Amino acid sequence: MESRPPPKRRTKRCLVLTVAAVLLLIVVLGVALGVALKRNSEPFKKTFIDRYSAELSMIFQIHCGKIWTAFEQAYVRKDPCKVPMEAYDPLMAAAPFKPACNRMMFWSKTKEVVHDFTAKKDCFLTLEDTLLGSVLDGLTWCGKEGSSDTFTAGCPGWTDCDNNTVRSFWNRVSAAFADAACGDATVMLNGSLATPFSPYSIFGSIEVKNFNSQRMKSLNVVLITQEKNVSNCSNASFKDLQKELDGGIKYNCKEVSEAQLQWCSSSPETPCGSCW
Ligand code: N1C
Repeated sequence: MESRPPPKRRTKRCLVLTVAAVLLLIVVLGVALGVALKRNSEPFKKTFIDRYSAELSMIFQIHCGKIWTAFEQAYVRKDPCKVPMEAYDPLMAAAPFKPACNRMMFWSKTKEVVHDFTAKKDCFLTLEDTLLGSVLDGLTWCGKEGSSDTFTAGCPGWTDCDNNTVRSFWNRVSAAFADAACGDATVMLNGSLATPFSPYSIFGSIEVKNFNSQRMKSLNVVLITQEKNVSNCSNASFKDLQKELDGGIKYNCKEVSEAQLQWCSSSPETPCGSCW
């Protein structure tokens, strides 16, 4: 006859089995609840994101509408050769620049080299990297007397008249961008020109005049040189540049070959500070 365990051991085994069953039940319920909650959170997450982006898009549309109104009032219904840079004052008030101390990059006659560099190395900010600058870079626009439209054809060219719609825009935003410069600023100039610093360029006639020594510590000229180079840092035009600088702003100049710049921007491990 089979011998049955004594009642005390039977009670203990029963207790162990019950605890194990309860634990198993808790684990199964936990997993099931987790799966159910995760599944339920998916549509909730979608609702959240959909509503949030709809709100944001509404806010952006209202904001863009205000900026557009401030922009077009500068030139609509006007002779496109009679738009002074001050016409864009309301635009600058509506969309001011946030200063980016030690990162601001200016240029003159080096647009492509500069943007090729800043696109690959994220250490400097040009005017075209700002919202306004990037939206209008490369575009042509103007108004016409007696019309509330904006035209993109038949507008005066850059050199046709001084106060043309596009030139006055770049003059005005460049003045504001330079006024916001703080800390150490950099400018890339073209060493293959006999006069790398031209007082007639936007850089020479607007930006340098708007640098403020209360905010700006130094201007570092990076003179981009080619194999057949014409100018170096002792070029006479740099004397004019130093004379124009607001007293107290330190001046430095360094010659950097275009090849060195390209090499530096294509090697991700090289820190920006060691590019020149
Ligand atoms: O006359 P520049 O150069 O000296 O003007 C460059 C100077 C930069 O530092 C910029 O901050 O002025 C600002 N700027 C622009 O950001 C800009 N984007 C596009 C000036 N001009 C700008 N453009 C166009 O480049 C403009 O429509 C005109 O045709 C050129 C001026 O470039 P430049 O003579 O080489």
